[in-house]
Amino acid sequence: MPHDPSTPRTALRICPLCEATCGLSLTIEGTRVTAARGDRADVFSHGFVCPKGASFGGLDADPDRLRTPLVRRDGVLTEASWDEAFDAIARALPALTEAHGPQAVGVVLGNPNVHTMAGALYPSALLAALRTRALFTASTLDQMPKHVSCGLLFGDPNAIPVPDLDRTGHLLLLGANPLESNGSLCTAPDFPGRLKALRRRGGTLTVVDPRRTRTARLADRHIAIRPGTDALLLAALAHVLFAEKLTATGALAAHLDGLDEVADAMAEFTPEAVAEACDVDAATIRTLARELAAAPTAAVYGRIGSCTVEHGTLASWLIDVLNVLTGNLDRPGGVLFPLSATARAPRPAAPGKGFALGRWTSRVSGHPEVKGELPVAALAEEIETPGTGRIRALVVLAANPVLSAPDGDRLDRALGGLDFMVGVDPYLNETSRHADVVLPPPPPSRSAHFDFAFNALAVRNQVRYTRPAVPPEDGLPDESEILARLVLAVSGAHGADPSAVDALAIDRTLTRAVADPHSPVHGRNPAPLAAALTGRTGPERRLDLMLRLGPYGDGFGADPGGLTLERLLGHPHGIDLGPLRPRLPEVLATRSGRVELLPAPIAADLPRLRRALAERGGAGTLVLVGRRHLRSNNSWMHNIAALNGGSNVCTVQVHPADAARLGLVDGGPATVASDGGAVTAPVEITDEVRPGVVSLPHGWGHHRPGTRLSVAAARPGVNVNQLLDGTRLDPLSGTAVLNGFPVTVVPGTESRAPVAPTP
Ligand SMILES: Nc1nc2c(c(=O)[nH]1)N[C@H]1C(S)=C(S)[C@@H](COP(=O)(O)OP(=O)(O)OC[C@H]3O[C@@H](n4cnc5c(=O)[nH]c(N)nc54)[C@H](O)[C@@H]3O)O[C@H]1N2
Ligand SMILES: Nc1nc2c(c(=O)[nH]1)N[C@H]1C(S)=C(S)[C@@H](COP(=O)(O)OP(=O)(O)OC[C@H]3O[C@@H](n4cnc5c(=O)[nH]c(N)nc54)[C@H](O)[C@@H]3O)O[C@H]1N2
Ligand code: SF4
Ligand SMILES: [Mo]
Repeated sequence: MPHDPSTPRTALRICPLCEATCGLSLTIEGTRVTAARGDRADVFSHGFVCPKGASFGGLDADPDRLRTPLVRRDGVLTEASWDEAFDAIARALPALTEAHGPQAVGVVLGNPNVHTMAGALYPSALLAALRTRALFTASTLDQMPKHVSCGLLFGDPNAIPVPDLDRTGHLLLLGANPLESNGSLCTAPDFPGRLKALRRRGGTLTVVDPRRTRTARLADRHIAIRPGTDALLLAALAHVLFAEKLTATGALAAHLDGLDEVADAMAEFTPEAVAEACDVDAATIRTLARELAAAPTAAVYGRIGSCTVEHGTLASWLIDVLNVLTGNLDRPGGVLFPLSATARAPRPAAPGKGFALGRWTSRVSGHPEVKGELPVAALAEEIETPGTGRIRALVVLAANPVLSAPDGDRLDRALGGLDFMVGVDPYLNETSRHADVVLPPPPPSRSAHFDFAFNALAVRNQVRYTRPAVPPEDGLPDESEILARLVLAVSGAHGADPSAVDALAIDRTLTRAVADPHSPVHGRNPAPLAAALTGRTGPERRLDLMLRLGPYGDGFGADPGGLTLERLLGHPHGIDLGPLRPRLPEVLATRSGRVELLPAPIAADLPRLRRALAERGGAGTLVLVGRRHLRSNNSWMHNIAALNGGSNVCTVQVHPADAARLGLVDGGPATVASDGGAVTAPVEITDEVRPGVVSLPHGWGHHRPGTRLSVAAARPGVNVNQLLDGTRLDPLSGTAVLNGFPVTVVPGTESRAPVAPTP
């Protein structure tokens, strides 16, 4: 029976707003989403929803969202047709590459790319078409240290073990606040509920955080560490395990290289040696180590506060070293490697190519590349500094580095000086306002969703796919089509059918698969396999291909009961693929074929950590840490009225003792200054931050002209990243130090004149 469009209907949609990937049940009236609830039948999220997910309708229908492309004409961004927009790109970018070489065109990939199918499927084709190495992503503001440590330990930067939240007996959590963030590098819908369940089954939760967060309040023990010193604390924990003969690598022993070398490397880091720097007493450190060793199963897990710090890679490495030393790597209840439905199917263990860092360096400051990327903190200098290889044009996909990266004022000016910029973004914001062409994706209700990235980081193996909840609007391309057309526009095939990009990707994958002796389609003819793919769109056919070749796939008939897109579509609430299982040694891709516990780049960075033993936050010094609010999402959700306000405010949190010493009053203005500049924000006096630490959230600073963010601009807040000048980096990963850097705080408004905003 045809559906009467005026009666409400429901449609399922996986939430793209954080890493928890909750299944939502949307109420739709006409084409409008009027309610969003947790989908109780979802095999993974079981009905959980947070305030952001519940605001899906408001976000989807935000009147400030762009509906048509914008093209700059006589300096002014003007509404244009899709053809005009792609014509402008095809005229500008290939000519710049031709004239100045491929490095003249840079690419910036922001966080939402890991939350869209388009962001998973097209950036590699775009980079190949542009032939550029000038790639900058949000990873160097976030988890790159983890990629580096896992790359070195396991040979594959994407082999990231996740805590087995539902079965662990002991969770040592550092620098993460899942009660507000809902978790990261650990996809777990209802993370808060899972932590409460851990406590209920008699497990223990220890939280290491300079702030007494909501997560810390849930814990058995909260360690209010001095920011930036987690690597020292972790090294001391490893020291105690060795010194007290508490290491028990168990079944892992056969797969380890370098255990004795790690023991030697930890020798100096006694609890007494680190205690003052960390401001955690030695006895507590010993207790933490003994508890970790004694727990029947345990997982050590760190996030933003252990990554975006001075020793981010060392801390990330030590976290997994501790998981190894206690025998918890790759065992149920410890930390395990997920096996997602679109991963490469398992194959016999064999030595791999290993993980190389610094295969090339950045032009201006000589930063080593990591995973093919350069630090986003170095983007402005790569645009501004004259010389061969200068970046003259940018393609910015779903990124707002003017707010999310260090020294937004400088980047803002640099973007204003580009010859050409393309932004793919639903908003005209602090970054996209500099674009010559803005290409807006449709609202999320009109996009299909599959979590290519987060299924590989999930605490349970499962697979879910949702088609657009509201039919795509006639003539409005979805983001996959936008990116496919962009690829064509820069590769000299402007105007070709966008499905050609998908066809080429399918052809490449199949050609490789039929030549691979471990593939279920080895030796078969690719053409009929391609023809057998189902799916209404290019992205759906690519998904079908990945599912069928994946670890649970039908292998195009090799396992007739296996997974296909068609089978997945028959399970609208998803398919549970079971708990995580041990996967060693198959996941290892190091040259030795083992877990390489003390890789050379790590060993070479340890002297820097030894020097940090001598560093003490003297009396009166202040360092800044960030924070996230439940109703926020980095730089772009302050425009949703239902989420803006309440506790989601841009205040500088100060401990009462520091406030008294500095003469700060609650609610009054304070000016915070550091390397990159100064910002003024209202003071919030609270003992949730430890003495010597102040906190500002990120993603604020919506005061710049030329944006279309009416709600956000009315309560702009200040940009914490203006305090940074982009020179503080974790050297191994190129990740910006966003936490634990020194600041001064004085009462009153900014003394220095703010940098004039460019139009
Ligand atoms: N001081 C400080 N700075 C930080 C952090 C911190 O903790 N402290 N956190 C860092 C972290 S972890 C991250 S990941 C980065 C994030 O920083 P960015 O990667 O810049 O990401 P967002 O701020 O989320 O904004 C991304 C842009 O994507 C747009 N967008 C939203 N949805 C879509 C979509 O579906 N398609 C497209 N094409 N665009 C979309 C938004 O309008 C916005 O312009 O910020 C980092 N910056
Ligand atoms: N509501 C909401 N949810 C989000 C986001 C959001 O912006 N808002 N962003 C999403 C993104 S992109 C990401 S990457 C994740 C991040 O997920 P999380 O890492 O869980 O998020 P944060 O709230 O930044 O937690 C970092 C914690 O580290 C603490 N910290 C700071 N410095 C140090 C230190 O030196 N040592 C220790 N031990 N702790 C320190 C901070 O006080 C803070 O509580 O969240 C995601 N989810
Ligand atoms: S927790 Fe994350 S995925 Fe779940 S509803 Fe909230 S924003 Fe969406
Ligand atoms: Mo992030």
